Amino acid sequence: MEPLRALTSAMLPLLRSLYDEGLIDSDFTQSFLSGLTHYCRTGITPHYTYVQSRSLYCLSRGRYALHAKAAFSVLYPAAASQEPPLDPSVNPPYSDLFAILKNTGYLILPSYFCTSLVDEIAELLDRASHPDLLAPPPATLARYFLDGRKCLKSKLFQQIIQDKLIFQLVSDYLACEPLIDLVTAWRLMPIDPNSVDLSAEALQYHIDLDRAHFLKVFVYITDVCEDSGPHTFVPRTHLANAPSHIQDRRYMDHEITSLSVDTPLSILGFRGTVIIADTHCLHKGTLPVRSHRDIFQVEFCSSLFGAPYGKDILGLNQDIFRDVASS
Ligand SMILES: O=C(O)CCC(=O)C(=O)O
Ligand SMILES: [Fe+2]
Repeated sequence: MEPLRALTSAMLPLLRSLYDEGLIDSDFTQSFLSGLTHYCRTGITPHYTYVQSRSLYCLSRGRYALHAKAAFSVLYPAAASQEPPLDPSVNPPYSDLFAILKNTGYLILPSYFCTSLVDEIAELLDRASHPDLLAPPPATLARYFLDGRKCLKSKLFQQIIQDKLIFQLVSDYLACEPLIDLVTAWRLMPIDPNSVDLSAEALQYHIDLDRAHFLKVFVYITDVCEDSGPHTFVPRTHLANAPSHIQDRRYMDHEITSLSVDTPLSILGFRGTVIIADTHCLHKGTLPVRSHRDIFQVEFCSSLFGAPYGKDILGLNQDIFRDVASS
């Protein structure tokens, strides 16, 4: 099916029901549909349409992601695997792992990658703090990033994209052939909490709304304990649910305890631990108290509709403009 037709017919019932509930007006609907048309013609999401897509997720209490998933799974069905299926006797079985991911929004694979793969990234980050640091960190900057080209060339990234279990989980979760739109690594520094912009550094609870449907694969590059900046999340908050925890903003810790949601979980683990995450779940990093925390991240998505990054990762498996090419 043609992308514009598939996207429009997936989104119209959602737009209609939000209109009927009085949550959006006809200008919103028209403007969003014309943004979709622009995207399908050019591969560029107008900024205003991107902002609307973030509101649609919140206004629809997550249903927006399900409608997008339905459209993209028809447009870009996962390619039939050439490989033999994953060994069904692995323990825990694949179906259990997938069920945990689907139901809680997160799956943790402890010490999954060997230390030599992750230590390469730690060394690159050590060096990045000296001459080739992208921007020297003033004391108020809690984190600094590794140059994206170094991430792409790393053995860890090559290993992640060849990993059968990860690939299967990502394509089953997205229910389509995944794109990679972000490959990054950063170091979180133990600096004075009073001087940090906690919101800007993703150190306050939030949900990620850059894409309609996506999955992040994090790898801990350093051993992470309670005081070295664990990634923290609230299980099951990715599911269409009560409106109170689906807002496009930062949340203070005490607000989370007052919402009727699961208890937040801090993920502790040795370096090499993999976290597969639907960060539509409420989540945040925590500021390390003693030693720095390094983390690697690959983001998989069903389409680049949304935030304006991801088009420069050409040359991977990407047919970035597939939405355009086939329209
Ligand atoms: O640093 C962290 O653990 C959180 C990062 C985050 O919010 C994200 O990658 O979406
Ligand atoms: Fe985030």
